[in-house]
This record gives sequence, C-alpha cells and structure tokens, in this order.
Amino acid sequence: MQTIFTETHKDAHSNARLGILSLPHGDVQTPAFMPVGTNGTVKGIYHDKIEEIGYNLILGNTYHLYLRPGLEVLEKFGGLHNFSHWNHNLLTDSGGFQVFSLSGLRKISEKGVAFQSHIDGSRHIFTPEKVVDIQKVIGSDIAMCLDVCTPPNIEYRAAKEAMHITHNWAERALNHRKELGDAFKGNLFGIVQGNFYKDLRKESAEVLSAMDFPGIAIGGLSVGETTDQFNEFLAYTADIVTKEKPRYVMGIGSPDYILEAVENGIDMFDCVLATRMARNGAVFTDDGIVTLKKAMHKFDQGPIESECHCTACTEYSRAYMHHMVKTNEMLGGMLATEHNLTYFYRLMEKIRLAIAEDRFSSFKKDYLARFYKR
Ligand code: PRF
Ligand code: ZN
Repeated sequence: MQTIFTETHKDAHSNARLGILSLPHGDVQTPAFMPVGTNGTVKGIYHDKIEEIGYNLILGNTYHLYLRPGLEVLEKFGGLHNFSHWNHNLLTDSGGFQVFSLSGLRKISEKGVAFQSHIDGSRHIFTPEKVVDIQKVIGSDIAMCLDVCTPPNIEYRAAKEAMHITHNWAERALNHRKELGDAFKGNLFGIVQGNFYKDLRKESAEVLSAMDFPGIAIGGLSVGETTDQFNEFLAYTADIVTKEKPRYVMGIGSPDYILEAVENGIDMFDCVLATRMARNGAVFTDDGIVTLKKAMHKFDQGPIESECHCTACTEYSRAYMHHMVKTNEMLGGMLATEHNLTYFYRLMEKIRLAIAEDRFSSFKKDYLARFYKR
C-alpha cells in the first residue's frame, strides 16, 4: 500500500498534528475541513469560489449521485470531475450513512443493503463491491467503504452485529479495490464503527487499523449522542486507531467538535452545518453565530465581520444581508454560504498555525471562550 499521508509537525502539548495528504488531484494541508457537495455541487456557491477560498478537497455522496444523474451520465462524461467542472480532489461517502438516514424500506444482510430510493421509491441493492465500482465511475480521489452506522442507545447485540457486518464489508471492499488495480486511482478508506460500547470501538479500531487501507475514518459519532459521549468516544477511539494514516471523523463540523477532533489527532472532517446554516441566514463569527433575520441588523451598516475577505463582508452591510434573508433572495443564501465557507477555511488556517507554533490547546480554550460567551 502506498503512503498518502505525511505528518509534518506534532503539537507539543496535545495530539493535534499537521500533515500533507497527497491525492490524485493535488496535496491537501491537514487538518482539513471539507465542504459537502452532495449532488456534485456545494449548495449555493460556485466551484470557482470554493477554489478561490482555498479548498481543494470537497465531498460528494455515492447514494445521491448513483440515483441522480446516475452512472450512465457519469460514465458518458468520464466522471464527476469533468461533469461538474471541479478540478481538485473529491471524496465520496459510500452511501452507508445516507441509505440509513434517507431511503425508505431497507433490508440489511451480510450480502449488502437493499433499499428504496427516497426520490421515486425504486428498489436498489448496494453491496460493498458495487459501492466501490460506483465510486470508480464517479472518479473519487477518496472512496469510502460501505458501512453500517447505528444510532445511540441500541442494544449491545445489535451494535456488535452491525460492527461485524461493517468489518466483513470493509474486507470485501478492499479486496475488490485491489482487483481494480490502477484502473481506479482513488484511495479507499475503511470506517470504524462499534456504536457507544468501548469493547466494540476498540475491536473495530484495531481491526480496521490492521487492514491495508491508506486512510481510516471514524464513523458512528455525532449521530444524536450527548456532547460528553461524543468527546469520550472520540478520544477513546482516536487513541487506538493507527496514527500512521490520515484519520477522518465523518459528519462533524461545529467549531467545538472540530477543535475537539483536532486535539485528538484527527486530520479531516466534513459537515453540512456551515452551508445549511448559511441558507437559513445564520453566519459564523468569532463572537458566535449571527442570525441575520433578527431585526437588530435592519440598520446595521457594518459588515458581518470586518476582518473577513469574502464578498458579503467586503461589499455588503449586515442591513443588506438582513434584507436579502428577509425577502428570501437567493443571493442572500449564496453570500452567506461564501461567508461561512470562508470563515471555516480561516478557522482551519488559524488552527494549523496554532499547531505549528505549539499552542493549540490555548488557542482552543480562547476560541471557545469567545465563540460561546453569549
Ligand atoms: N458512516 C458513513 N458516513 C457518515 C457517517 C458514518 O458513520 C457519519 C456519522 N457521523 C456521517 N457520515 N459512511
Ligand atoms: Zn465574510
């Protein structure tokens, strides 16, 4: 297996680390936040803008892209990079999570998962092999294994069974990936599960770490558990998962969760939070989340944030943003999206600088005190 990750610096007082992730469409500085582009587009923003902000790794979803536009279209265009005109890296989630959260009637067996489309009710089957094949057609730079993500508070037996199926699927996906050889340039990552049982988390982290994946994800966190539970299981699992490979926590993206993950040596994360909140007129600042809809912004001539370089902050007032959000104008959502993605990119830059200067823990403490002070 080729090494795609180099740790370039470790923080002196925590497990936070800097690294470089080498992917087919270029190197990515870590820790990295990845914007989510479910349907092959990050909602409410041009690809050019995402690139201009500095992102060179975004997400897509196998489940959605398989259903629409479908593999025939993607094949005809030679993959999602060409189809969507995105020339940087793409990571695709496997559908393991989306089938469970979105689709109707689903039946899971050792073989795979049968489900009904949330769009038209049509019936489909995902097997671990097929999901690798779909991600090959998409042309993913990082492909994810099909897994079984379970909600908190399920019984031990069910959690254990889901974990065993996930391990079995990981092995099959990896074997299939090897059969494809150089015909597929993407890196296949395994996913740790195990619900909220420590012995299962330990077993899953060890089993996945021992397998020949170029990177490992920790799944099944931030699925409705308490923050204390998230912190406890994140730290516990991260401590066991191999540190030789890039480590990705799936589906997290509030500043407090990102900082917690970075402190535990996590290199990558993704979340719809920044973009979804923007479409609802909620924008991130160092003093917390600002709800643009509120009447207090009606006459405010200042920008969302004076130190931000995004279009909203350099060209428009809070009052105009308030007006656009109140009138449901598309541009309001687009500008707020650009602001939030700019904010998260700058946050990651600040985090990387703090690690480089061995002051990550104090950065985290100061940042959280200010962000959550109200
Ligand atoms: N598995 C997959 N995708 C995911 C998750 C998971 O456990 C999560 C959990 N936070 C988000 N996205 N395949
Ligand atoms: Zn801004």
